[in-house]
Amino acid sequence: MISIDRDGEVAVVTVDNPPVNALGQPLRQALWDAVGTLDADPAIRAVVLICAGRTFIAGADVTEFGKPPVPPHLPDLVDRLEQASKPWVAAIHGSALGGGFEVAMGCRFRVALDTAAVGLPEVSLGIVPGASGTVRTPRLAGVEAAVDLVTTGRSVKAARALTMGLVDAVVSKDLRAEAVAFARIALTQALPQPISARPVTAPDAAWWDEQRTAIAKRAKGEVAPLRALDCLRIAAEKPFAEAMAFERATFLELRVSEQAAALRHIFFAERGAARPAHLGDAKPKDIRSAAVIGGGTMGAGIAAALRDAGLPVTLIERDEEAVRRGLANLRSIFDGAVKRGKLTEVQAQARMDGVTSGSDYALLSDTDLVIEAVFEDLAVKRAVFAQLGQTCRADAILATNTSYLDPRRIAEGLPHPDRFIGLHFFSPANVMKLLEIVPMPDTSSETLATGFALARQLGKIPVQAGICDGFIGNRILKRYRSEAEALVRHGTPIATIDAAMRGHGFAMGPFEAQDLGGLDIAYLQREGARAAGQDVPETLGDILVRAGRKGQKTGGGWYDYAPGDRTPKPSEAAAGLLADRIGTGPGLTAEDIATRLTAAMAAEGKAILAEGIALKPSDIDLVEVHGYGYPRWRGGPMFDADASQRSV
Ligand code: T1G
Repeated sequence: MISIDRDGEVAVVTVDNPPVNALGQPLRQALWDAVGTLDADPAIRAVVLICAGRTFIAGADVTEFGKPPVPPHLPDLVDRLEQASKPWVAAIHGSALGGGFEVAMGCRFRVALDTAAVGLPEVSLGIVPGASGTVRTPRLAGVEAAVDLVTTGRSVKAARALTMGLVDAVVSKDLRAEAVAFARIALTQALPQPISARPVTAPDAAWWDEQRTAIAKRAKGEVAPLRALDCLRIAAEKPFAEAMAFERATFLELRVSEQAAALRHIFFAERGAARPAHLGDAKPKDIRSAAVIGGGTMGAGIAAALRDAGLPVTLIERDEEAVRRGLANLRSIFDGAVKRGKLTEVQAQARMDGVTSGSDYALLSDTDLVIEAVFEDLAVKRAVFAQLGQTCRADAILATNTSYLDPRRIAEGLPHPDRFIGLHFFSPANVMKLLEIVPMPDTSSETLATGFALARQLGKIPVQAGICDGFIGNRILKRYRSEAEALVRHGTPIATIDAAMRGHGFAMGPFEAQDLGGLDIAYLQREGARAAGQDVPETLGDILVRAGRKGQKTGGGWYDYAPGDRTPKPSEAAAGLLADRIGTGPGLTAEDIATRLTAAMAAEGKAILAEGIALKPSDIDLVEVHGYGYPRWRGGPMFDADASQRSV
């Protein structure tokens, strides 16, 4: 796992533990031994620690978390590096994360490639740094920088890390040579104090209280960020050893917590989603050009996601006026990104320059991928694919973004149906990470593999879904909403239900969310089903929509809204409309409500699995976490339900 070679008086220790040089026990042991070997070597005066492969050490080995910790423990290894008789220089490329950055802080110096990043993402795994991240970082970069880095888990790029004092130098070319040169210069100067011995300035109590309030608001029930803040305060106010003991105890406690198990579940589910085994060795087609049919909210969002991934895009609309509107929608997405500092003006203009537009399908004769995102009407969509069938190359991938229609009916009669697939994006499509991939019976394995490869290209989380009403996500949403309405009919106030789901970690409850998205979308879908002869019982939402209450956009839905104000207010009008449908059942606790609604989602998930609409429970959890705001630290409905079983 490590090799040592010598460059004069500087030893170079190279770590090679693919895929991400994670600090499993064998690597910890090898590094431990290397310190001993090099300390004992009189010819060596300094050591460079560098990694092979795509990245510097990306942290502790997360696969070891379910097992009892085995020595050498990471905090001891970091201390050993710091106490080594020769200064160590960490040469960082890729991502020095978690235990990887803690190891780098055990080194006397840190030299980073300009493309590198450093971070302490432990809170995103429901834990706190366990090897001095909360204790050494404040001593290296100050308390404020440490609190931001540790409680957000966000990484910082090399240039910013330099200004924060997290690294000592940023280099652009030969990292190894530059780090060896840096070590040689360091040997000619007085060595800086080991980080553990450096002073730290403790802010006052008021500052810590402010931080706690801000972090608690952001965490919405997630425990680790606040526990990390506790560790950071102890680190700022207590001696090093006492702070280390506090951090370690916190780490070991959280490591076995339900939230940490849930976040690990999602971590590995995300990694498994990108390259599911069932694709086998099907080879995806190269997508070098793309087109979107329809420039509305979804079409423009999809076009923006494709442009963000660097693909040239052709935007097709029915006429010039509609093309202009489509381009304006796209432009406003990039302008929004400029306002939020995500893009520069120049980058936004370059995004638009990569867009061709028109209403002539002949523009698509040589396009690799076409995604249809027009109005959710079968006849309209079929007309689009009729034209695509005549115009596009026989090997071009043709996809529909339908969310409710049966994609098989959209593709009926399409020549070369093996190239047709459902790619269901979520609004806003350039932001939401989820992509439901819906193959047809005729879809080829290459086309399916191309769907997954496209998701990686766009930075999306792909989940394969079978064909049913609402695929995975919208089907569970329907069940969630009908269960929530059932509670209302039994007499539980809608505000109580929304508060219970916010208490469970959702950003919004089911009724607030419907008011934001609009009650009419699902209403029209139910009306469509009724018109098609399906027996769809009347919902409370139907009553509100028929009374003109579609949500925020009409100033009222389940709640009332003052003009220009998105704050939901209890509505007498809505209560009046629903009064004779609402009973006076027993009051439910917030926990009862959350358990009922999440159990219903999990039950629908079980039915979906039984029907083969989803391939595994973790796929359903990914859909809910990345598409429907299910709290990540609950692990999704399937994991959450299992967790409740486990806790009973
Ligand atoms: N442990 C074990 N396996 C890991 C791993 C880790 N830390 N990180 C990644 N993998 C596996 C992953 O499952 C996948 O496996 C493969 O590597 C490629 O990952 C004491 C306790 C580094 C930015 O949270 O953020 O240190 O699917 O697809 O897109 O304080 O991986 O191929 O079989 O993500 O190039 C803190 C987690 C740990 C970093 C690379 N560290 N990793 O991204 O590849 S806690 C993290 C990442 C800690 C200490 C505490 C990313 C990456 P497979 P990938 P990528």
